[in-house]
Amino acid sequence: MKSSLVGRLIAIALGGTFAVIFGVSPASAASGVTYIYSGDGDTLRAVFYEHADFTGAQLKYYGGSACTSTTADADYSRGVVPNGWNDVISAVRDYNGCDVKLYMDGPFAGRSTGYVNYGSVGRYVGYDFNDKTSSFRIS
Ligand SMILES: [Ca+2]
Ligand SMILES: [Ca+2]
Repeated sequence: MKSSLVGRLIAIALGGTFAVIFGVSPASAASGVTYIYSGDGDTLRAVFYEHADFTGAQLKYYGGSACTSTTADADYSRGVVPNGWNDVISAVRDYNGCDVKLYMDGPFAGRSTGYVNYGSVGRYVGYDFNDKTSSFRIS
């Protein structure tokens, strides 16, 4: 697990390097799959999608456990989305008891959605939040 995680992180780092070398602008738009890990990173908690129909780039977040049963806490807080992901998210799926709260600004500022259970089927974030998310929490 640990070594494959390191391998993936190296791959992500190399991908970013090649993106810079070949002039693909990482600031303009996400592409491919971007990974976020917290804890030991073995539990899929949420996947964010570039497009409303779950196509395009994906941002996959893995935590160390399922989410707690209450949304009074935050199991993960991301004050700034990864490079290329600002104002991109259009759809979300969540897993392992996790709900997702999107914020229009970062860190955790501006209008927010409240915690939403998108489920593994997932859904569009809605017109108001389409291409607006700059930070998020998971609970
Ligand atoms: Ca989008
Ligand atoms: Ca925003």
